[in-house]
Amino acid sequence: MAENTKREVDLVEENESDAVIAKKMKKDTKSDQGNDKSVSANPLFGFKTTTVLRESAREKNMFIHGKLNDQEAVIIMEKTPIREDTLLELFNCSRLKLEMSNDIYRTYQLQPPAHLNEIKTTVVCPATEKHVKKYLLQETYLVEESGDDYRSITLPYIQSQSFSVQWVYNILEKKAEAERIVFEDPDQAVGFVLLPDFKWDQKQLDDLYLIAIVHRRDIKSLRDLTVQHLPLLNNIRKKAEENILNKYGVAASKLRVYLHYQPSYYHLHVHFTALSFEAPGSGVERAHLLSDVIQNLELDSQYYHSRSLTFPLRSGDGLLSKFKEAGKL
Ligand code: GTA
Repeated sequence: MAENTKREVDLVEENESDAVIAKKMKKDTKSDQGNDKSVSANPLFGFKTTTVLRESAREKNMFIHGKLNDQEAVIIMEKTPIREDTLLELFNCSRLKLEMSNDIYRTYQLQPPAHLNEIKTTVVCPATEKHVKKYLLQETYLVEESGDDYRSITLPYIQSQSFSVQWVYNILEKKAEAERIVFEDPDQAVGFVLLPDFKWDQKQLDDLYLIAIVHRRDIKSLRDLTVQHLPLLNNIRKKAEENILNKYGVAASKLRVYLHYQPSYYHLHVHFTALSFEAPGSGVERAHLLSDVIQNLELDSQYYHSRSLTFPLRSGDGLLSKFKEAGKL
């Protein structure tokens, strides 16, 4: 008890010195703001928030729409997981503020050193209206699309409306993210590039997320796959799994390997996520396991050409309006 009381006194003293430090930091920030160099080094300086599109206390993220240098922008901010390899530093080098103490229970606000207190931030700028809609929290509806619906409704829509895949071509042509490539099979028929997805900061394996992007540019999605693509799909599965095991020590049995239908980007790619990680879009209504896709094509070469596929669409999605106009909803 005496020990506890002494610790609490220490903490009060720490809090007092915190106040002094906080004052000093405020002063430093003021003088930083007067320093043009540090301001111009922050590309988000002056961002004006228009609206918060979505936020989640559980996922600890926020999707924000606003203006950056007069251009429409979407910013995604996400607190990252606590890493085991940082615990020693967190315990030894942080400041603690006591919030409450009751019997054997105490809660604190722990203020870690700045480099352990980062917020993963993704910026889309200039953002299109489609980007804004994509991240806006909206009601979703399940749509069942037959092969004929795909050809008469979905295909014309995605040919006129889909997101640019320039970022994909930049990766394939080594104009962007070249240093992040984990593995490449350069074969133009069955080859692909494997690299970390931009949702993964690569700091911990718990939320491992890589994507394999095929070199071929003629496959938009699952719908285009036939038996002739089996060598490509088997090659991706085998080589990506081997390379993920070699580089990260994560076995194939610990990976969720899938394709999205509908994807956001109509250039064939495969998602590799840690099995323990509930990645956005890994639910049954959107994710198709690569192993199932391979088996379905082995059984029926035209499986994805003819069968009905079900997927969710948000209320503001133009494709949903097309299905409604066609009397399919
Ligand atoms: N390495 O430039 C890129 C890049 N871009 C533009 C997209 N991706 C990229 N990867 C690299 N470099 O996994 C990744 C995406 C996605 C994949 C495309 O390519 O991160 P998809 O075509 O099936 O599209 O996959 P999908 O899944 O709809 O896209 P996305 O962005 O993953 O969105 C799905 C949902 O995930 C969103 O609605 C949102 O709920 C959530 N989400 C998106 N981004 C984030 C984020 N940064 N943090 C948290 N949640 C997010």
